Amino acid sequence: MAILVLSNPLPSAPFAAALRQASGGIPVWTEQDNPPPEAVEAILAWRMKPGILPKYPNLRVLCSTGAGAEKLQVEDLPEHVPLTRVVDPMQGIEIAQYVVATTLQFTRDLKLYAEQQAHAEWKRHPVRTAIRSRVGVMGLGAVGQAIARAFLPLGYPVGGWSRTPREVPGVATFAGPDELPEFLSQADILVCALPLTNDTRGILNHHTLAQLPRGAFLVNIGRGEHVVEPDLRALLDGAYLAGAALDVFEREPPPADNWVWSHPQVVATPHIAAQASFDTVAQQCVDALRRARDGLPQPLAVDRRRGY
Ligand code: OXD
Repeated sequence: MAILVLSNPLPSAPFAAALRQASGGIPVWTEQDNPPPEAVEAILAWRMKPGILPKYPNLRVLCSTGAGAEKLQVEDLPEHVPLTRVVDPMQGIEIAQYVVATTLQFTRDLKLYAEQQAHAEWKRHPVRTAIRSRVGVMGLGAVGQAIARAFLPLGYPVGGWSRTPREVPGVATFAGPDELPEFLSQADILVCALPLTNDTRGILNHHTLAQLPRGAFLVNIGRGEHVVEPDLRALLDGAYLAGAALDVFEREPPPADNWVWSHPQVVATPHIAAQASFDTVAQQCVDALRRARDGLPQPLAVDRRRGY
């Protein structure tokens, strides 16, 4: 019995190597090994197409290579097979570092100063006040809370919005669709840290983004599918929004002619806000398989009705 790595488009070799270290002798295969399907007990993958999983009759667990697992929620994933995601204690901190870095680049005019430096220009601009730098974090799970907390000592007012009410010390919290407009109207820096579900797909569209204060900045570390890209582009082109930092895209990588690569107001990065270590991914997958073999609960399982 074995673990199969189907991490495409991510390279399988580093996952397979880490799994071999962690698996205590359980064989680890990649697609190229052409393993006998009935021997596969666990699959580690980033995304899945319908029609693949039914080939593995003895599958006990499907593990995501990432914190999000929405691309693995195919209709032919059997009910009895848990779907697990990665929970890396460093992830929230790394993502918060990315969000703080891109936000400060914007609020402290660092791009402007880099342009000035290029032609030896000594020109000082007033520092943007905290009252024009209110941060609003959408999604107050572990990652969203880490982001919100990271801003508190910087002197920026912090708000947070979630599906159901949450308390985060020092953060003004809002919940549910009724409180979304008020939350958005106070977010000069809007950070998307939501999971992708049927309710959140396309949640950042013309209607919602236009409720941000004029001149707002968007940071998306959730999923590309949260944002309706043409709507974002129109609001940037029309100078309603001042800029965006995008680490995730509907199609990854975006095609070379996609507007996000060259838009002057967009910082585009290749899904690097946080990268779970291969060892953590492997250890959590092996643990999930052992638990599945022993019939134990899966603490990292996705709630498939809720979607995350
Ligand atoms: C993710 C990850 O799920 O990078 O986006 O782990």
